[in-house]
Amino acid sequence: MAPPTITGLRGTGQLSTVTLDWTPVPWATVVDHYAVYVASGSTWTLAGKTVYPRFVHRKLGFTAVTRSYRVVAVDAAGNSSAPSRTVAVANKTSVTVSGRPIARVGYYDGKGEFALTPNRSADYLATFPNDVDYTYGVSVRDRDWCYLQPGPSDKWAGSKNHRVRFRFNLAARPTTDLDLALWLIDSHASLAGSALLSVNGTQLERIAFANGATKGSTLNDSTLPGSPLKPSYIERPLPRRLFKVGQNFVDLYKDTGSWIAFDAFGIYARS
Ligand SMILES: [Ca+2]
Repeated sequence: MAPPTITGLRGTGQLSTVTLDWTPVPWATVVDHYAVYVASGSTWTLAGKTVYPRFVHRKLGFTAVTRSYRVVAVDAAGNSSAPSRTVAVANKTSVTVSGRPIARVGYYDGKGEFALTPNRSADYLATFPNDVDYTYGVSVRDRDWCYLQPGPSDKWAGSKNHRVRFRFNLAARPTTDLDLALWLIDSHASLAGSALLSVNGTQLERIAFANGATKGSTLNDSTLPGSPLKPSYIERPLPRRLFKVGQNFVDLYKDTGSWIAFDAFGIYARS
């Protein structure tokens, strides 16, 4: 007898990923795994298999594309259920694609290209005794911006909170909100923690980081085939009322957990 048809399939699009979940089959039903199928045209291909009623489809790029998904339950004998209903889900378009850069450090390329890259975290305290204070247009990327932002869980960085400050000039007050694009090549595997985001001293929100693979403290290229790094992509609106003509600054204050490893950090206008 074939397993029951999956119900309750839902999807949510994020940057580069789509997350799907569905109603688990009743506990008495013997299901070996769920198979997730995707189509961006008319051909269905296997996106992946999972034993949990949840699946994250990754590496979908940074321009929104709508894809169709459906899920099949498979039992230990290899019998498949009928496909679930189809849901259409789009990944999100990054502000690095849709926006206009105002100020940034690093390239949005899945690699780390900063001071102490790729593995010199032991030199952090000597190199950045007052943490990173970077002025766009004046500071030098591979000297003044560290590849890692440590947190209080990092003994090598003094087991204390650490701030990154990014300064940039605006010739005029923005007429729309701006956007922060904070991309990471990796983070600590179990203690990625969080940081407080503020603009010109006004606290905006706490950003929780996805746990990574920990390898980003010694490797700096997440684009190599088979790379163990787990990149993540954080983009947030920055309200225009917080900005002024002249110098502005955005702070990331890491007061929980361990380090994050930067891919790039930038401020974008909506164009
Ligand atoms: Ca980069």
